[in-house]
Amino acid sequence: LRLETDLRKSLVEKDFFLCYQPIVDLKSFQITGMESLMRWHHQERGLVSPGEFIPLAERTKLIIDLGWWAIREACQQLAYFQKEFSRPDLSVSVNMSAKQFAIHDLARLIGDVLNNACIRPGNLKLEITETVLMENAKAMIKTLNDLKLMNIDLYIDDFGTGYSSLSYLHRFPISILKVDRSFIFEITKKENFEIVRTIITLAHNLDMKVVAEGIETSEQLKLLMQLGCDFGQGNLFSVPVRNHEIAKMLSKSH
Ligand code: G
Ligand code: G
Ligand code: NA
Ligand code: MN
Repeated sequence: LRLETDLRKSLVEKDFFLCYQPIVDLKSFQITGMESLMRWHHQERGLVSPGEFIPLAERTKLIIDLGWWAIREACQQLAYFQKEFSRPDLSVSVNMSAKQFAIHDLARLIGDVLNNACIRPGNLKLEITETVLMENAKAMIKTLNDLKLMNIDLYIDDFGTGYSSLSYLHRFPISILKVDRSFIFEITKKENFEIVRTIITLAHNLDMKVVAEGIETSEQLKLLMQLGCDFGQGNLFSVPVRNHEIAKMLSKSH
């Protein structure tokens, strides 16, 4: 397969880069963190979207190498931002595939990356979808406990679109539920508003916080603030951007 060969080659030639989307505190309107989103600059085809190449990488185990590259890159970038803008509290979240959680000694290896980059464990967040967590919970329990001992947090991505066993949720080191953007898109509809309200109440009762994803309008933002949503992310604040663009935003709020 052509694209697969190209993917392998691109890993060596470093044709990947990370974009970052700010995560904003809805009380102070400060940027508290950023989600890293991978991009592939294919030498002939131009930008290939992660929706296309991540599933391919996942099928071929390339996701392991690509995943390590992303974690290292995100941590190095975060270390630079923390220092440059005197923001030791700033965090970065990295999307994780199921296969990465099967890596033997994942927590210790991530600990090595954090040490090398001089990042405190609490400032790296691993994003995992609800479905991956629930389908693999038993197999992942050791890794999840190791991560917990190391103080590395999980964010649950696309929350509300999978099936969650609520009794499982509180057993893992989950600090944040990210409400899927499909609920935010139509939050002006009563039904979605009530679903989001329920998710926020659930999270707060379990000592977790909530990020609303995909905020595009000030109307959506207003409703989310009314519900006491903790953090927001979406095109209203900023689309995912290159590192120098997010640096500009960080320098303004500083
Ligand atoms: O940035 P965009 O909305 O196009 O991303 C599409 C999908 O690709 C999202 O579901 C996102 O979680 C996934 N994705 C982006 N970057 C990464 C990454 O570094 N690792 C993994 N596993 N998935 C990613
Ligand atoms: O699956 P995950 O939540 O990781 O995917 C994040 C994706 O959501 C990224 O591809 C990003 O480009 C996209 N995204 C971020 N903010 C918005 C938004 O406000 N509207 C829409 N439609 N997509 C968004
Ligand atoms: Na994500
Ligand atoms: Mn998401």
